[in-house]
Amino acid sequence: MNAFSKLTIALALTASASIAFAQEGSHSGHGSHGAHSSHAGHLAAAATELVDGEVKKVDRDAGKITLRHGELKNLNMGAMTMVFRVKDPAMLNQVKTGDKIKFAADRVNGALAIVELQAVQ
Ligand SMILES: [Cu+2]
Repeated sequence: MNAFSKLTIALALTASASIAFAQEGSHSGHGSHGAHSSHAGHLAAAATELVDGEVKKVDRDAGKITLRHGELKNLNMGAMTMVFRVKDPAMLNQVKTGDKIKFAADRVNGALAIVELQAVQ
């Protein structure tokens, strides 16, 4: 979680609007609410903006999903259709081809992976 928080803050440095929020989150997490480390982690994750996507293909066997996605500012990537890995294979059970989603992607061990995924009605 530490490495992830540092990464999140580093990414936030490129998006000036997020800086104050990221610092605010880590300060309160280490301050009077030190015991609530999971809460601090949640704030750090929330600093990563969710992006719109549309499911083109789900490959549960390979743990991969093909998405048409909007701009991913944290990865300096424009809108396109591409294949992602997923951090948690259970994410693939929530969606099917044609679904609209909101998601966050990040670099995990050098590969792009979905780290957060929500189905949109
Ligand atoms: Cu892409």
